[in-house]
Amino acid sequence: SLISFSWDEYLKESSSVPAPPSCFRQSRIPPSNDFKVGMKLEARDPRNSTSTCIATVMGLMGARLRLRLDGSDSTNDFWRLVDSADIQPIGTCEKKGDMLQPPLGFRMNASSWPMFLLRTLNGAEIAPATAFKKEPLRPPQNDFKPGTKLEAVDKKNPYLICPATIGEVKGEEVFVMFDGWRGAFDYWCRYDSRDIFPVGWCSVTKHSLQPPGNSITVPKPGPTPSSSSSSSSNPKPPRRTMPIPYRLPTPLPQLPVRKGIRGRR
Ligand code: MLZ
Repeated sequence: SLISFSWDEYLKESSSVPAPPSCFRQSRIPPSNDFKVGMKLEARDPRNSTSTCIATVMGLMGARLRLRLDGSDSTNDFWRLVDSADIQPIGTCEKKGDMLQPPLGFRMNASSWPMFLLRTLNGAEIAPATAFKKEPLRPPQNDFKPGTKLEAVDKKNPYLICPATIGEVKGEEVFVMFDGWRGAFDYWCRYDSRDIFPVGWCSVTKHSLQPPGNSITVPKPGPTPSSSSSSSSNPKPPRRTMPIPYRLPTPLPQLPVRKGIRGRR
């Protein structure tokens, strides 16, 4: 597009402030990415967190790696930071006396796993131990404040990091609201999630940052009689602000109120 997204201007126009970097479980100086496409490493299987598998680096963006578990298919790729505790050098598992596991959904017969393992590691480029960075400590407590800005992984499109706002803070959790997407991608996560970053993270790590969406927030109709105080522990909070720049048409069009309106995907 012609104009690129600028946090400076956006914060001014929305008269908002970034969440302080000390709130996040991220290094103050982001780690360098010393991996290369094709390198192999050990990774926790995201779909079966008790097993350690062999993974291949399929891509790099900023301080993140796109990983694919060997023996799995391309539809289950996932992203990890170079300082994630979910990844480690090849050999770490064996040193601990554990065994490398086939990924959930191993595409071959289970009996062919030992031979598959031998073949996948034979002549492979092994990621050097120096490329793995120590995971930062978690901040002692949840210091996020509602309304503050951040950069967050879009869990439905995990290659994307997008401008977002803290919508609510509850115990050890925060509600991440993606600016300009009508709530379609919002989620709750722990305050020490590795998927949320201080404003400026993408810029300093040279990761792309998606600009905010341009969906307007439809004002909610009055409360319905049956939906008073539901028992759900994590209800979605009301939308607060409008993404900018956006001018509302006058008069406001009458929009149909439907359930399950989703953002553009
Ligand atoms: N499918 C959409 C991506 C939406 C990303 C939203 N992130 C909060 C698109 O193609 O633009």
